[in-house]
Amino acid sequence: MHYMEKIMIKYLLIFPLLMVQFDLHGANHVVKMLNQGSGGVMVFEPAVLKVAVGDSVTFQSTDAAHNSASLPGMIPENAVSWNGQLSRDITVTLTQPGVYAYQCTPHSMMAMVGVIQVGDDASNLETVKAKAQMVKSSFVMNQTRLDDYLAEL
Ligand SMILES: [Cu+2]
Repeated sequence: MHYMEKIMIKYLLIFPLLMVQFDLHGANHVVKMLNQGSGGVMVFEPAVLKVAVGDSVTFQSTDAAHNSASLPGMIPENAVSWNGQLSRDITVTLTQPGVYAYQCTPHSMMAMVGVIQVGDDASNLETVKAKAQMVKSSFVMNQTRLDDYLAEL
C-alpha cells in the first residue's frame, strides 16, 4: 500500500471518533456584546438564542465595557448563575433545560438584556415573564425589549 493511502485510511478511521467527541461536549454559540447592533444600541446579538442541553455560550466582548450576568430568579432551578467581568469574554455551559435571562450590569437601565432557551424547555417561562415585569420597571429606554425577547420563545 502506498504511503498516502495509509494516511488516508488513518484519517478516515480517526475522523468519526473526533465527531463523537465533539457531540459529547455540545456545540458552542457566540453572543456578541455590542454598543450598536441591528436591534438598537447596547445589545446582545443574537439576543434570543435557542440551544441544546449541554451546549455552551460565549459572550464575546466585541465592544468594550460590557459584561453578561444571569438575572437572579430568571434561570432554571438548579442552574448555575454567572457574572462575567467587564470587557472580558465569558463562556457558560448550560446543562439545565429551561429559560435563562441575563443582563449587562452597567447597561441594565438601557435594557441590555438577553434570553436563552435550553432544550426547548419552557417550564419556567411564566416565572421568568413575571419576574421580567419587575426588572423592566428599572429600564429608562427600550422598555418592551425583554418582553419582546421572551415572546419569541
Ligand atoms: Cu453593556
